[in-house]
Amino acid sequence: MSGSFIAGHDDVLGAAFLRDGYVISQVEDVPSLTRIRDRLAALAAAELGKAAPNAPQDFLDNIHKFVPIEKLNDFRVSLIGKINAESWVREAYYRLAEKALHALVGNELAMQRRVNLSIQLPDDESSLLPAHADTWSGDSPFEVVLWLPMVDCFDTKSMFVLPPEVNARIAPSLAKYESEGIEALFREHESEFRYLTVKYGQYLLFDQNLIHGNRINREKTTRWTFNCRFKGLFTPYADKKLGEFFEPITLRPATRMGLAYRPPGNFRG
Ligand SMILES: O=C(O)CCC(=O)C(=O)O
Ligand SMILES: [Fe+2]
Repeated sequence: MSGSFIAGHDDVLGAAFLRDGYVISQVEDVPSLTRIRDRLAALAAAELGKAAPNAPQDFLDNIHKFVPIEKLNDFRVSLIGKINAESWVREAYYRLAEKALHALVGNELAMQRRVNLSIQLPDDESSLLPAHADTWSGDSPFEVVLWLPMVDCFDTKSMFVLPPEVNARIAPSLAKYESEGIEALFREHESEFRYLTVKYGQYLLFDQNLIHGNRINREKTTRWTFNCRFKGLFTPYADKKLGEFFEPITLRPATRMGLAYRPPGNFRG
């Protein structure tokens, strides 16, 4: 993006995001990450009648030893409720990628009101997200997803994204998969999907307009990842509205000033 008013690291990060459709970096605030991970592990242990674990990452990686697949969705939904009930969690989550969000999205942001949690036990076929773009189901194209692993994620224990140039090549022929099913798209382009290696301690920020999703986790350990959407506060909204799904988090003074302004009655100046 040379020649733009955006300079230095923001420019480099923006170019990488546009080229690849994502960026992966070390979290910007390690204490916030540790706090989220430890709280999640303690809540998960409490669900199972256990004490908070001494080795939280190991405990999460091995949760399939304690949670049978038929109980998994209730377990997950309960944890989502409990983690979102912790009033500090969203701010801590934002701090993990604050600078990158400012560089890629802007400094006046709306954030999803609830963080979402995926748990995929090894060989579990019940909680998959087939290839999709979020814009196919009510998200605005202005949103990015901040995706945060609580354990090391790689290969089928992670998610896949189509590179932007492949996505652009496929887009004109998407309609044919309406009848054939989206699985056919995955099979035809399997070698072009990129599984992202994102370790605990890192985050992924990705473009949800690109086709992405996951497969059966064929690794030996359980996948735990959060996801949460961010967008420029004043960019267009689709079905997910401000106040319902999104909430302003970083209103700047000039915007507050403008929103508070009332025209002076019938004085015309
Ligand atoms: O976590 C995944 O495997 C997919 C996530 C996803 O589709 C999303 O966050 O939009
Ligand atoms: Fe998605």
